[in-house]
Amino acid sequence: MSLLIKNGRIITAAKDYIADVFIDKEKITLIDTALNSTADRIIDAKNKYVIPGGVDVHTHLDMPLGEITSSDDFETGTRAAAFGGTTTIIDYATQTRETSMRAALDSWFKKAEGKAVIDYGFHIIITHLQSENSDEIGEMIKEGVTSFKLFMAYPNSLMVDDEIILKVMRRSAEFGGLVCIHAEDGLAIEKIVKKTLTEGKTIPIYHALTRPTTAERDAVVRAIELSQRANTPVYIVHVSSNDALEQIAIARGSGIKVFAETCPQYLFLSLDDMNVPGFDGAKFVLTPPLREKWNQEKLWDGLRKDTLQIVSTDHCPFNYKHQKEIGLNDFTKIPNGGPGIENRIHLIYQGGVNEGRISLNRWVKITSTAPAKMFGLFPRKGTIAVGSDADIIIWDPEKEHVISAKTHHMNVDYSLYEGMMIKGDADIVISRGDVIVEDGKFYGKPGRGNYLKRGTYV
Ligand code: DUC
Ligand code: ZN
Ligand code: ZN
Repeated sequence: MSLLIKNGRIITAAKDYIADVFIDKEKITLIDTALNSTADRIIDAKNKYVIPGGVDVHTHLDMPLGEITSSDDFETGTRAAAFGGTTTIIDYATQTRETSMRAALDSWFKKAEGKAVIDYGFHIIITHLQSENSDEIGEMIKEGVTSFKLFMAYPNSLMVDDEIILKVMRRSAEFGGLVCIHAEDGLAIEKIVKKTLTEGKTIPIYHALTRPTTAERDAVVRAIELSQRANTPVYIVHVSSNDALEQIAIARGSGIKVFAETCPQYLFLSLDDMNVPGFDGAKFVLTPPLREKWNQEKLWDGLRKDTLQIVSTDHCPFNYKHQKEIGLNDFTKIPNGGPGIENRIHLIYQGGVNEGRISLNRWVKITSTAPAKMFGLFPRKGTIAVGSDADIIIWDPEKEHVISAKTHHMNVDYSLYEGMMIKGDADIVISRGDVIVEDGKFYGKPGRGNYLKRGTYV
């Protein structure tokens, strides 16, 4: 199967030009003006943008949490991602306290197999090391799992101490791996939570009020210090506040290799969204929590100045009915996380490009190119170039739609962005040469997504 995309405006992280793109099977094989090659299908992309498929490096599909599981599996979640123009994800395989990294990885391979409709890779969430001289990290890196997440929050479940963080950083550095940190001071938060519960405060907004920005800031500082001791870069996931951002900016300003992502929820939503009657605030129980609104503009500024390099989703959906409701009488029991895998590219286009905060090139860079580079997928993913996988969005900058749970494709019963109008939409989404979404219809097959053995970070 060959495809010829004619007359489109090709936008990459660095370039913006009109040309034709020829795709042979799964790869881009030619880019030039006025290509006359014959192809099985010709797509006219006049007045449209031709951009690389999105790369979302932070998702939690089919993720167990106590008795429940995040509501999108690899089929529904990756299909929703495709509708939103994302053609690659990196999902977090979670090691339990009882099992090895190998077991976590094998379990996530099974979850994805036969289901994923776009390409996928994995990070591992490490909760413990099997033994002092464990070679598990080296083994994972050989399998193409080249990044690891460690939690500084959630004592008694996911949290690891500084000794483990240091060990993982050192071991991973030997192989060129990248350590990703959930930076919140779990012990400080635990004390505030206990006090808040004894005062009888149980409604959803207390989830946010018990996790102050100072807890995020202090953990960021500690994570950076540990990475300096281990002499390795560090990647801070889901940065939510200006307090944390400032510390990253200071460190980067002094030449330290600290990288960071934020997520649309911290750019568009705030504590005000939780301040609603009844239990509805539970929809917005995310960790780190939503912050005071003024933080949003600081985070956009961080994206502009490259203090933040990437926008991922932290897609971790739980239905309001029966799942979020587990915490009806106690905010600590509300499952943490929200949906977003389908909305990322649209939201960053609307808030970033349409509202004049970032350029088209920067939009492509932070949603596709930078994540592909950071996590060892570039130039196979994250750009439009000869030799790259033909993962392409044909984007109509004029097409409008309103985000709603009634029309989204994520398997979850609410939207964080209900009613938000977006100008700009994907007409066609191509994954390794296959048109998988066109005019709002899905053409991909479950299982067509390939596992991506990743390289180390660039
Ligand atoms: N951290 C995540 O990355 N996702 C969901 C909840 C959390 O604490
Ligand atoms: Zn986290
Ligand atoms: Zn996450």
